[in-house]
Amino acid sequence: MQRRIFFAAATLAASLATTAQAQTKWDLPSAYPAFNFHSQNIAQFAKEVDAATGGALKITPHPGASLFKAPEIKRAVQGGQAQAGEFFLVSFQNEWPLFGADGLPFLVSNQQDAYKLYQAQKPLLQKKLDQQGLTLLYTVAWPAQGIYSKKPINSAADLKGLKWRVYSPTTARIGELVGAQPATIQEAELSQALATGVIEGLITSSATGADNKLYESLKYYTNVQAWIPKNAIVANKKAFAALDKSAQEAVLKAAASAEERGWKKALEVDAQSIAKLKEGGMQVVEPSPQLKADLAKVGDVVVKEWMEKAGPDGKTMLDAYRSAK
Ligand code: PCA
Repeated sequence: MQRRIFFAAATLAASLATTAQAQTKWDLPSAYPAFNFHSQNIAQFAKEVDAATGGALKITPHPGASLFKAPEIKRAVQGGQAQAGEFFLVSFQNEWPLFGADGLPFLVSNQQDAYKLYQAQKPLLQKKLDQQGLTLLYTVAWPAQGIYSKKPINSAADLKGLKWRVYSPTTARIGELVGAQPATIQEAELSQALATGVIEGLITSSATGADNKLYESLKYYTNVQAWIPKNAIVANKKAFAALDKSAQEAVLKAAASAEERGWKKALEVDAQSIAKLKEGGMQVVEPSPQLKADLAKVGDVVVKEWMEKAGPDGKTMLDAYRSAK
């Protein structure tokens, strides 16, 4: 009898312990559709954390800008309205130039280099985010960025006057330099902006083109591979610090797997998305030598201006990147 009481008490204590821990719930807002590979990767990350902590930390993803719009997510996590979130680094370049490092034109030409650039950026990025009350969990690259348009783009002159959708200070600056009309539009509003003629062209990935069926309104995808930007998944620093040691370790371990899985997936998704664009009737073309030369010139101006703003941090990062190449 006594043994039974002892076991009953032990079971009760154990279940109380899990109930107490089970109260840790995190919201993780993100801005891209639930079926996008970044969002799926986040869902898998949340599942792994759940399993590794025995349900003690429940992360609820909120994809598709359903909880906060893209530009609001970072601030929401900083302020603790969400305990974690995903944001597009380059769109925050005005806050700190190095957020825009992976949006610099033609600095990297493939994902391997983009990963090296990330490694060079990472210590500075972690430090900056930490100062902002954020803990970097992981990053995942998008596929390389190319130009979508109604008409063929054979030179920078073909971009003149175009209503040009932008998502970062650099894409806006490029628009200005080629004489286009830049308009900031979030991915969630892309289809509508195209349908209503607010924009006529943009630079983004094969993935975002396929996700939004851009072939329904645009005809050309010019594969310029201008840069390889990243999403960052961050936690509120205090929320992370409040987890017990084993939950922190579980989060970091799941984050490391998510990073590895996500970067690999970006390459697969690029190939699949290009196939989808073609199936949808889009002309997927390589840039002409003239367009390449024109964009290289624009790129030089943008990189030079960025370096002036980025100062010693920018130089530290670029030196580290170049010596790793
Ligand atoms: N798609 C997102 C960010 C980069 C990308 O490839 C967008 O266009 O908003």
